[in-house]
Amino acid sequence: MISATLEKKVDFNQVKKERVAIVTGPKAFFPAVERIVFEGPASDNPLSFCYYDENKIVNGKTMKEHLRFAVAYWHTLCGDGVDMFGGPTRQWPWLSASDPLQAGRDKMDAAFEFITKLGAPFYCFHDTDLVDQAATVKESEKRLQAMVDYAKEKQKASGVQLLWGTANLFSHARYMNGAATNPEFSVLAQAGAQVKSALDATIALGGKGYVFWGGREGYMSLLNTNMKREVEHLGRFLALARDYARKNGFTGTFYIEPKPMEPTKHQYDFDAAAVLNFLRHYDLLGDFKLNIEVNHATLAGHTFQHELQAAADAGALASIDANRGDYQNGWDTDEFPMDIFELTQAMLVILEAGGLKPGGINFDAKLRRNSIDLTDLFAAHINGMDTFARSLLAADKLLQNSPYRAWRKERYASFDSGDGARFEAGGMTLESLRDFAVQNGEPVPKSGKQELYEMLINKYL
Ligand code: XLS
Ligand code: NI
Ligand code: NI
Repeated sequence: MISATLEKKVDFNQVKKERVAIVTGPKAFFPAVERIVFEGPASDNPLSFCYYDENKIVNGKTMKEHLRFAVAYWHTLCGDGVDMFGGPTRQWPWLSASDPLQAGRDKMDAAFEFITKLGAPFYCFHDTDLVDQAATVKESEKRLQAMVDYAKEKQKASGVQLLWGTANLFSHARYMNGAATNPEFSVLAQAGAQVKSALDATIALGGKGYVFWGGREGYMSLLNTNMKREVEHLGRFLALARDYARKNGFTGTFYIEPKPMEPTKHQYDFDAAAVLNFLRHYDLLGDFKLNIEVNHATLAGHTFQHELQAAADAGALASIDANRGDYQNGWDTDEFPMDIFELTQAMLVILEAGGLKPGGINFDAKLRRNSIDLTDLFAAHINGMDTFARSLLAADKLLQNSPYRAWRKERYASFDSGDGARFEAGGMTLESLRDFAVQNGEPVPKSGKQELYEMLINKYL
């Protein structure tokens, strides 16, 4: 059904100039797909946006500025459908070259063609997504540098920018006992070399941020683990990375991406609260903020909104990895986002926190193993972007036009004046609380009215 509508003609004169320019390599990998444009909710063209209208102004900012969408290189370009029980199900045409640098260039041609046809302003990568690592540190550095030069041209030609870079410190066998928290110093040093090179790449490409996700930074068994020492090593390692990057002109933000487990049984960056505590303890909170991922929040037993709020309240909410877990499965299924009710609640937190910046919304999400068509890649991202756009519109209306804010404010009104206000300002003692309780007697019960709030959200979707 999708391919039938691929032919549908779109009036490209209507496309606004601000859009990223389509950049194709020597040969097009998605020849059947043109630029994806906004056609409105009535459109039945699956290769169009129903809600994401990048130049639409929502409370003073364009949708593009609010949402800052990024394509994740690892899932979108490298994902071949492999799972724990079976090999690849997809043979994307850009993944066939045997020479690593040719393979890297093909992948990057496909990446920029895809990103620019989709109209996403940003992308994100791990060092190893751009090009396979070589046998030595020096050779790996050279390869990455070559890809950075190629990416520079592509970024310039398209206007697409790097949201964040990172180093893959979890796939190589050497990291089986961890990277920065490895009990063996020589492995930690290898991780240092890799982070240095990934930072060089991020800086050279003008990356707005740099992410640390510690997939193997944790333990499988406490019996063989000195937790205190490992966490101290992590604190020291991150400070070294920060110092190196700052010395070399990096003005962006560092992010920690919390996740409680998987692949490690227990990960040190468990959730936002644990990471904030760690950052404060190692005096890193000035340079580091949080990159909150939906499915990691739910794995930690929280809602996505909870993690966003925890980060926002510490002034550390900067970026998100957008995806979604499965209610029936207990692992990181990384599905594309599609739940408007949940995302509207998340957008309420994001908007009230002042938005995502310098980060954005990175689609750390993958096609299902049995989705094997090129157009599935477009459908996944288009629907993800539309879901966010719709949630942004709903959340903005809730904040501007509904009683949502007033209700919540009213709930705390007893702290706005009198002894409540005095308590907040630090002007009460435990004895004066007691005297107040004696004078005022048993408090009148007040309803939390959760159902009314839920009804309100539904009305605005
Ligand atoms: C894995 C993480 C990973 C990070 C980047 O669960 O989400 O993809 O985002 O290393
Ligand atoms: Ni994840
Ligand atoms: Ni992620």
